[in-house]
Amino acid sequence: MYRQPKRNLTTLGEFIIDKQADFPFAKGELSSLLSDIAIAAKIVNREVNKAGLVNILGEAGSENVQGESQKKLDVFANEQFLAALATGGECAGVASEENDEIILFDGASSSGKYIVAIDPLDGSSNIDVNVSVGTIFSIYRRKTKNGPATVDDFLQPGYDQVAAGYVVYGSSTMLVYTTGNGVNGFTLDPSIGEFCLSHPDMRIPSGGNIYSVNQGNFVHFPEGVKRYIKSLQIDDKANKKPYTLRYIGSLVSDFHRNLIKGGIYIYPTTLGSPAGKLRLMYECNPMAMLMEQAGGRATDGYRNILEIEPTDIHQRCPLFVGSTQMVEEAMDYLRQYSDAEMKPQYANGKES
Ligand code: P6P
Repeated sequence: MYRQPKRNLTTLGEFIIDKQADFPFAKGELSSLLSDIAIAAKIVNREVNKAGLVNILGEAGSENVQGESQKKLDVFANEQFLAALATGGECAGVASEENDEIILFDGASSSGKYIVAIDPLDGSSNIDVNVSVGTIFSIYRRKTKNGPATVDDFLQPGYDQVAAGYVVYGSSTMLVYTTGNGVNGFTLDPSIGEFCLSHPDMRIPSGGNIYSVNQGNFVHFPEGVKRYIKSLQIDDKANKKPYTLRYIGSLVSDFHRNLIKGGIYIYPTTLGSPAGKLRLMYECNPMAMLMEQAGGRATDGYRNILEIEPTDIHQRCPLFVGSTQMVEEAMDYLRQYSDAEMKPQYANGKES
């Protein structure tokens, strides 16, 4: 009888298959879809790691739906994830930050059971200065049963996600994901080209003393956010204040650090952006699912992100995400001090 030697290495593929066994009716489609995403992440990682060496930096000349100039690596990353999902056969279509409209796949993939919302390279303005960037993805089961997917398949609230995750292309490259049973992190071992389980069952500390916010926008913040931030900056050693400000302009990196150490990331409404800056479908929802699965909280300052009924694949929403105690304290300040007109306004008329 073969006695399997003990090895302390679990690859992402092995982990996905092991976890699939927890779902007796799973036929492997979601597992296959997650593997497709991992393949694209490895290809993007290879290019991100040498972005400074080849002529892949600089403007691609085009603009994305946000009106932001697209860096060549944005375009490359988007192409890799679309190609991997199109050929994988499990995904019927994609809503991408880099595409104005949903991308529907034809052939066998058009009957795929899932749809994906993705920010293929978040924080890409950091590429030229060698600061970590990331990919954020969100997976839903289609609502329509046959024929091409429709935009309604994408406009589902975050609580309906079946999986969510991110890749952070940092000092090491990690893939962190959840299928609703906890959060697990995998570090890419370039010597074998595999994501290996390195952070099993990730849980965020219930409290923390790191806050991540663009202090440069302070003057435009709602009064409640200003008062909350000021409360973190007082000299109060008994409560470990002043807290530490850590903000590198890359959501995935700030989120990942706070997930491990405890903390809060805030991108609130401002006078200029009444719904904040971040995108609900492929930034806030996946990060909110991950954070709730890791024992933290994610709100728009007033209600859970995952409850928001989307009306547009690119709609924005404010984001307060991190340690539960910190997010709830920030919400208390908003309720107590912020003016009504600074509450996020959503197109479907529902207020928070
Ligand atoms: P600001 C990157 O563009 C991003 O979407 C997030 O990754 C990041 O946290 C935020 O925007 C930075 O925005 O306005 O502070 O530069």
